[in-house]
Amino acid sequence: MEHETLLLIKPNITAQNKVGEILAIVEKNGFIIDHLKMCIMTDDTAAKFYAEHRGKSFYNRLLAFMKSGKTVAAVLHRDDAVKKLRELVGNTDYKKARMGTIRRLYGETVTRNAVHASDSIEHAKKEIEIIFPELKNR
Ligand code: 3AN
Repeated sequence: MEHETLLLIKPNITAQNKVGEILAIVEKNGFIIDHLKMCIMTDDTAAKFYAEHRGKSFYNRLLAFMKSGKTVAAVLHRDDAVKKLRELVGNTDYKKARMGTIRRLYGETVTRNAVHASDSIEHAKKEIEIIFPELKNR
């Protein structure tokens, strides 16, 4: 079944001018880009987005990194989008990610791991509404 998911291209990639490379990989893998925006995450947005990680050892590092530069957010769809994008993105730790996955190719550390992909349909909906509040109540 077709549904939506959210991709974030993180600040280490935007700083390297590689946004186009990541979007090309995603499009070549059958995803349709429905909404696209570039932003610098505010304290409020980053705290909402990563609320489940509050209190963890890496939380402050993660928030500082996500606010450190530009992020590109894309709402994507295709069949089985959440699962297929997670497969394409690879393990959180780029060193453990399968060859050919985006994190294996572009990750620098566990925190600076190039991209975010929603991990469930329910989380995708929540995350899309945090980054694209204008898409609420569609
Ligand atoms: P994923 O993005 O693979 O679903 P989550 O949701 O567990 O991973 O973590 C959210 C983000 O927090 C990761 N993408 C990564 O940037 C960062 N992160 C997760 N675990 C660690 C860790 N052990 N050390 C540093 N950063 C981490």
